[in-house]
Amino acid sequence: MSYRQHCKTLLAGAALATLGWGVAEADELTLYCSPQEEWCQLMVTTFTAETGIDVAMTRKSSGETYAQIAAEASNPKGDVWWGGTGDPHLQAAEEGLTEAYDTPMLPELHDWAVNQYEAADGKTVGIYAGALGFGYNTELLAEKGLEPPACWADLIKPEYAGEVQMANPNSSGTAYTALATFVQMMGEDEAFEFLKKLHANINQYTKSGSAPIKAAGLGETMVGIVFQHDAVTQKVAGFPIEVVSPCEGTGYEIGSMSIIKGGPNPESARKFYDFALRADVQTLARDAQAYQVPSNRNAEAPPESPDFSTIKLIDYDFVTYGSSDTRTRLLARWDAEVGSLPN
Ligand code: S7P
Repeated sequence: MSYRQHCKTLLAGAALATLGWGVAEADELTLYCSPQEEWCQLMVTTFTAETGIDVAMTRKSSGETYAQIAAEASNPKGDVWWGGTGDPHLQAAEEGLTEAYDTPMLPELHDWAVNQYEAADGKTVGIYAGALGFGYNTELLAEKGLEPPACWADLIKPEYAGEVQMANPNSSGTAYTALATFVQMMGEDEAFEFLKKLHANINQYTKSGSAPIKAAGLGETMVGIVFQHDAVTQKVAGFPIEVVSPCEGTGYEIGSMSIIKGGPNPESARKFYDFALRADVQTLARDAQAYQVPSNRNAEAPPESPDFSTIKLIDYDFVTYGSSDTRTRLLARWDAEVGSLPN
């Protein structure tokens, strides 16, 4: 095409847009995905097969995705942020990085998923729930002749020196959930004392929240602090992992989904949003060995999923710990008082 023809085409497009006919939105979607890669891929292929919409997907941890969306706020590149812990989704909502959507799927969801939606004035919604805990490698434990750990308090015992792994709470939603859980269970100062003692037993802070239990499965660490469903995935895959629901009680996540404000493909974003809340789509999680509890009341949780009725859950305060002030302050305190300590 000549330069002259190219200019004519541009002018014609602008004229159509001015007339309100618009230039059709391309059938595309840019998805920021925070759960396990296998589930992200399954969601993409299923959505594309059903709608013909091409999806460009990037998998990053929850804290990292929040940071990316914040950095891109003046020129948003993503359309939907699917999955990841709810706290940074709430922070993104409070900071105006995501936008409200009046989905027709709301009546099908559990109250805890709708509570998340209401807390954020419709800017995020619950898609699954998962309880925090830890897992350990049964073979390494036997080799060292240790008693099986059953409580959070066991993880700071001297015999676990160098045997525990968790993620960095700045990048990882799992590790931020752990930080917020300890603060809610113990009080803030005592929680930081606990985290300092735990630091003495930590062999590595990983970027991704589920990495510690994968490492435990491979015998690279004895204990991984993770969501219990991520430990179940390793156990079901045949690794020598035992899943622990800590005796003192534990916190949990409401895995969430948000539409990014000003994203390039808002229509595709809303299609994906409704799709991801459907019972049949949430039931597919088991095909990706994802054992979270689904938010659609008619979706089937895999039989291996942790049974919430047997877990001593705290009354996790999502509004406070997902607020910009609290999350930013706790992460800065963790950096200053824990993450910067020598090993
Ligand atoms: O692996 C599944 C899962 O634990 O990952 C999500 C979340 O992004 C945690 O990963 P990070 O800690 O790396 O952020 C959870 O929402 C989900 O249950």
